[in-house]
Amino acid sequence: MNRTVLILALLLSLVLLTGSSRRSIMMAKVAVPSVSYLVSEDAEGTGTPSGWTDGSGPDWDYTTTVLEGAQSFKTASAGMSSLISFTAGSERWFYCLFRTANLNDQYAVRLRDGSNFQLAAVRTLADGTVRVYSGTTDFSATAAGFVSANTTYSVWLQYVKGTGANSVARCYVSTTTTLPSVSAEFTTGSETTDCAQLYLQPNQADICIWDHIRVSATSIGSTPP
Ligand SMILES: [Ca+2]
Ligand SMILES: [Ca+2]
Repeated sequence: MNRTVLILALLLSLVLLTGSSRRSIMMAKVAVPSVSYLVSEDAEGTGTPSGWTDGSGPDWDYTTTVLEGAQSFKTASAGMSSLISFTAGSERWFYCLFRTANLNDQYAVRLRDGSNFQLAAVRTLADGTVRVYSGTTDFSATAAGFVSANTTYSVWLQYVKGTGANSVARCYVSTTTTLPSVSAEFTTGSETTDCAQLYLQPNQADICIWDHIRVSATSIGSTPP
């Protein structure tokens, strides 16, 4: 191979390599999913985040047992809470990391309508049962021993508005961020109003910690960004 041929071969290799790299980058860009949340809060800033309304001074800058990043959201009494409103819709999905020091009849999360009425909620009982509530009185059956105290869980909650006896409240609970099969559901609910509000409020004086809080109009899958 003379010098001219060698230089041409090197130039051709460089062109092919550059094209290949560009294709790889373009493919990588295409592979990134487009996610648009109605609520996306990691509690990393200082104090109560914009859009949230607190009750009885919960801690948005909690650093002792952080679930993700440098800070988490913590409540430590039955009155502590925070709520945020979002665009109302007939179907809403919620996700968060959640941990409680005591299962003791805790509400982990509630999705409500614009009139502060509970449409769907996740509740843990002292025996480790996880219940999903549809409205305030209907709830799913779930076996005892499903969850434990002082363990971090991923919690998904789905609400779908109904027309009389067919609204849906469905929750998924896992120790990993991979969406599991349904953990608890109630599919014959009587809720007929749009979901417009997220309300985080335990009903016992135990430490509850939340992080990576998300609300979406469409399904939230595994390891949500
Ligand atoms: Ca955080
Ligand atoms: Ca914070």
